[in-house]
Amino acid sequence: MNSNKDNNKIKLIMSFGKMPLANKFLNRENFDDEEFYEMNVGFDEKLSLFQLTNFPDPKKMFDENYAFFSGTSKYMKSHFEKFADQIKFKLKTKLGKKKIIEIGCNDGIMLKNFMDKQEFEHLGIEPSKNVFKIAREKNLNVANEFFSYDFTNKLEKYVGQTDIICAANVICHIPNVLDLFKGVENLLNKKGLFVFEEPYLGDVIKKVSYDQIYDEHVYLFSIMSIQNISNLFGLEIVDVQHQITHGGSMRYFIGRKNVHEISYNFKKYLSYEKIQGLDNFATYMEFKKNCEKSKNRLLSILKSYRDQNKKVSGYAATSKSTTILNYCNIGPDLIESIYDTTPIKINKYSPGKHIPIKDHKFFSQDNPKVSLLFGWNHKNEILNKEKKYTDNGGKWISHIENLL
Ligand code: DWN
Ligand code: SAH
Repeated sequence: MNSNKDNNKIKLIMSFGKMPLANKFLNRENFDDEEFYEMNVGFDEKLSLFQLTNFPDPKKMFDENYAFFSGTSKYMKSHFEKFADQIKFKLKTKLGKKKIIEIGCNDGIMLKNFMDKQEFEHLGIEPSKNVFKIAREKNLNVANEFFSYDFTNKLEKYVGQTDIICAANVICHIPNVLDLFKGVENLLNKKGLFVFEEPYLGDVIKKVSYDQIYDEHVYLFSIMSIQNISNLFGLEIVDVQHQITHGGSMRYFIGRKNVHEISYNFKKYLSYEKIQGLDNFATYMEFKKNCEKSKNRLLSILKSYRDQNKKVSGYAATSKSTTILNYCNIGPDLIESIYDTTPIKINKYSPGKHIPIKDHKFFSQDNPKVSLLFGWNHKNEILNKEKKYTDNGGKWISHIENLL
């Protein structure tokens, strides 16, 4: 178990109780060996940083059986094409080959847009062996490693010479975020940019989407926290752009201090954060109350369906669903099964609560009366796919109020 606890600057916000690893879907014979940790979140007032206070060793999560494959969502494929286009536009005046590194490239969903060898020299860094292999099969240049400052020193061709370092939904997974920024600073050239997007704390607080908190997400960032960390390494935020992906994300553009013009958008969003109170501990005490309310609301909805003998299923066995199920103590008595598209999850059981995972192909045939949308961030894509179910009277529910 790793811990941020000895760091006495962190004030405890709340505990979500005993949690299993979010992506360790398991077979029946492994129920007794399942590993749990106490999932607590806290706030570092100095850095304005929302974080887990203890979490499992990353090597246990990002291994040869990592259960998340970025390419599952069609929408995300086109999202990353557009993200790549934006980066290409930023590089359009630069002469010669551009050097680009992606941290946590997974199956290559983003990096494959930079394969043109005349224009780019690319490198992906991906520790989870199974998804790394998929990226390699696409002829991408990928290292099966965890990104760290020490690792950057091995990348001689890139030290001080990298034009773009990009990442999506990865930076919040890396416990030693200061070491990561040190590594980024080591690689960037004078005008280089570190461009990344992550689930946004402002959205989590507003929507009470507490399911974004799980072992892999050691941090939930705000603009303030990213600016505070950047400043420690002679870097600053140049621009931010809000994204609708993953239930609300923020894209950050970071460069060396006093090299780039600072956008109006950055100043605007920073002032919104002050108004929302993201630097104020009281905001997180309110969030704690809202999580408890959300849990009671969901439980009363599910119990009322059970009392009416209406079958409820889950849709999409997301990492996020592990937090909802374990925090709210929802087992197969309330949710019979969860439908999903991922082969390594199908016919296994959900972490902690052991709800069976079924192939999504059986969803329309089984036709549950009610479906709890665990993949709520993919609402449009999933509801489009399952239009028939809805048209035939199938009901969707969510732990997020007013989503559906
Ligand atoms: O940060 C992370 C994000 C990027 O992805 C990682 N730590 C892990 C993962 O989080 P997640 O599991 O919550 O991701 P998604 O994209 O919300 O959900 C993926 C799951 O949803 C997969 O098991 C596949 C399933 N799914 C499905 O069954 N039908 C997804 C779609 C789009 C569908 O149509
Ligand atoms: N970028 C993809 C994948 C996000 S899932 C997307 O947005 O869909 C998080 C990824 O980060 C996983 O593939 C995981 O293996 C990777 N990861 C975790 N720790 C890392 C580290 N220290 N360095 C690089 N990648 C890491």
